[in-house]
Amino acid sequence: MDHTPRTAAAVDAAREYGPALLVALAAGVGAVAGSFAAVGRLPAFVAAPVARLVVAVTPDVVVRYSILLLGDVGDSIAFLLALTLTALLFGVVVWAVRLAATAADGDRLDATVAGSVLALVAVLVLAVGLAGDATSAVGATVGAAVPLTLAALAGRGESPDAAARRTALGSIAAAVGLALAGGVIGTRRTVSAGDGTTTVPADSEVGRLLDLARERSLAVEGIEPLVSERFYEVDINQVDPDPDRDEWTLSVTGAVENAGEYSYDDLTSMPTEHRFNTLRCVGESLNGMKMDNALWTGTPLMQILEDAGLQGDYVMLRAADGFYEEFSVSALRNGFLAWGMNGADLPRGHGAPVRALIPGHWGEINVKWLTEIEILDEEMEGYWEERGWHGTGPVNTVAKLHAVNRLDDGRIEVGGHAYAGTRGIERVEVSTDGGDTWTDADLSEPLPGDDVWRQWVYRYDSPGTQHEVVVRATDGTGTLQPEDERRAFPNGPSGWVSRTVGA
Ligand SMILES: Nc1nc2c(c(=O)[nH]1)N[C@H]1C(S)=C(S)[C@@H](COP(=O)(O)O)O[C@H]1N2
Ligand SMILES: [Mo]
Repeated sequence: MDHTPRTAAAVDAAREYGPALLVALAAGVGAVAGSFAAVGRLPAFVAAPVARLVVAVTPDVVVRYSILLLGDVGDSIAFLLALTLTALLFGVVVWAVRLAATAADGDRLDATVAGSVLALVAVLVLAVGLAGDATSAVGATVGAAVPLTLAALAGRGESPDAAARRTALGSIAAAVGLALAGGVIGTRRTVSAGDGTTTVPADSEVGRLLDLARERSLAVEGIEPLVSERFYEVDINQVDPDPDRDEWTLSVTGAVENAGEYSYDDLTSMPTEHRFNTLRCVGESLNGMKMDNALWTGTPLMQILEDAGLQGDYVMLRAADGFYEEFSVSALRNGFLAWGMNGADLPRGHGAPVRALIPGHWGEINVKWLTEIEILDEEMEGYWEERGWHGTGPVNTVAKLHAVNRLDDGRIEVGGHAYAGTRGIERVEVSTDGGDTWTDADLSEPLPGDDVWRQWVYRYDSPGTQHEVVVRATDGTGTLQPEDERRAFPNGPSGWVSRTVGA
């Protein structure tokens, strides 16, 4: 091959710096993988602070369209970006330290080994600085040491060209291997502070209510039962907080006569209740999957508010992840502090140790990992309101269509869930001719509670041709679900769900 002087120089440069760069990048990947293997997806993971930064610096419109167009995929992209940036950060540090060491010392092999040792010290320091956790930092250092050790071995003997090639290939293989192994080990390792002892009383009331939900669930293939088997998760975190419940406190502050502080034990020794409560995210699509119901165990907020003596009309709930939402005190009065879910401790992803449940309102004010209830004299904007959303109010009425089944007798069965917050669902109607004529669907028997969804089902003979099924709900005040279609931003989705069904 004929090289111009410039490409020849580039090839020389790649030969000289390429292997060292690959080693450094592999060490960066190793550091991230090692930390993940050591602590899992917890705040001590070295990529956690980087992920927070990624979320903080992403412009609001990008977040908005990511929510509207990408949904959960947007979250995965953000997390992947954080992992990549963290690996690059460690990689650059390793590369710079090794380069400085070789520049300072002419003896290549010794200098490289010394540089690698210094680089590992730098990895350790950086990891401690990022995550402040010894186990995580040691994991990162061990992970970074693997490619550096391989490089030291590959650099021995033979011709420089063969050593360079071995170093390059070894680094790529090490990076891939470490990423896979770290991913698998870390995913299994993720143990949060709350795992282990259960606080939810194993009283018969929980069992009775869960049985009731099972009995009242309609037998329709393809829709969630009345207590969701997979409850959606939405929050601003790539790595959820993990407060230790023995150290956790809830403070009541602001415009109150008596500021107060409650420990987890204080809360769980107050009168305990089990409540069905449905949540729906304001950012979901009209017929989306971010609406679910659970049986929650906790304590009503009323007692705590009475003890505090409220002197303001608004409230800001604040959380361990820096999330905050504001709404009117009147909504808070029916609120609930939950530490249990479906008979078990509240899972970390749903806000352990304690979350707020505010009946009838969009999901966003149901603050997870709750730490503070601040009473305010005047209105302020919450996290999402500062970003243009209006998600603190009551939910829109919706009837969703998630199942279209062919029955053995040839009929078609359509079904889904309907929800209108505390207004309740009075009626669901179905049209199989694109909205010209309507028939009442069957509804599941209501579950006890002020804020619970219902299921609906409708079975009909196929018209024999392709047709449009439309569904709409009427809430407990007799108001029909509005027909005009609006996307989720800023007030939550609205419109009637429709679906084309074949003959
Ligand atoms: N601390 C905290 N609480 C939060 C959020 C959050 O990002 N941080 N997200 C809110 C939003 S937008 C919704 S829809 C609900 C979802 O609750 P879930 O994840 O238990 O389904 O939690 C709310 N509570
Ligand atoms: Mo939400």
